[in-house]
Amino acid sequence: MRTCPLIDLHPETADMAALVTDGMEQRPRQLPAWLLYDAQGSRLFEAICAQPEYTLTRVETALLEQRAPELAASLGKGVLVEFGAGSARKVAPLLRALQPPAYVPLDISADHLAAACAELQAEHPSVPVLGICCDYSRLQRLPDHPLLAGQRLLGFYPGSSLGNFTPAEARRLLGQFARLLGPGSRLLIGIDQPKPAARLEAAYDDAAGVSAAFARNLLVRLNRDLDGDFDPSAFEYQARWEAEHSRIAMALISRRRQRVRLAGRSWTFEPGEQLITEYSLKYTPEAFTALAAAAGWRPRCRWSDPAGDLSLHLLEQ
Ligand code: AVJ
Repeated sequence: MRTCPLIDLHPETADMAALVTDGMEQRPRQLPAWLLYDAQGSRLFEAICAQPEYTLTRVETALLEQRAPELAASLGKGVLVEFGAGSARKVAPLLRALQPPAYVPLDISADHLAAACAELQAEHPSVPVLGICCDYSRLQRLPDHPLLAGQRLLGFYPGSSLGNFTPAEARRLLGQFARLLGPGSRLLIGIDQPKPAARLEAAYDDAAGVSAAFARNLLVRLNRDLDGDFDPSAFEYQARWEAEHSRIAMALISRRRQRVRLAGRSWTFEPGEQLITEYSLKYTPEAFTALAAAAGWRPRCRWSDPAGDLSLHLLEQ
């Protein structure tokens, strides 16, 4: 398979250590969600997307396929930049309908991104693909590259990944996207809506245990990359709907009192003490539109699946 250019801006280990130390000192303890996506984490996340309880990916993919011509018409011409592209499986109908001058997937997982780029480039030979490995939540501007020079930019942020951020962080991130994409840009974003607690808790704690394995893999990755000694089996996985925050909180709960070494330091977990692995916030279309407006994005069009599970928003600035 043909290889594609890939720009590597992955955070340094020292950077990661500082972020993890910060997170371990918060109460409750909480780590940045992008740490979940090492090579194994990215594979596990794809397995989550195929679980019967986790319908988000299938519903959104169907909506994108069905609406691709309208979406392309509303986006107009420009280089398509995807934030957190993962395996980049959702973009295919857009690439066919839009035929952009280039497609630029951003993702934290370098090997996963390289494989996705190669596959996509083979399937869409007429669209040059340029991968950028980075923590997109801290990317202030795109690197200089001939494929990007003088181009209008279109953002694509599917999967309700914005849900990993608190409302304040989400607003800041949307503002950062606005600056990064620049005047005249548009942003197509997929947002999961609130649903009954039982359905959401099952989606984030599937019967096959893939969601639990995904969360525990965070400890395995920290052990490897930051010289830790977590015992993943000493933590229980939990996903609970917190209606007052309109979010699922995913956490690893310490089964007993234990000391853990990590990044050259040592931490105590009390019995029942939690480490939040990620939040997944859910927004009604109205609540999301208000959040986007606060970050400088005007609504242009909006689509929903027939059951009203999620919404796709096309924003402009
Ligand atoms: C990638 C953040 C959109 O919140 O639905 C799914 C992550 N974690 N199951 C989500 C996730 C466990 C997912 N996002």
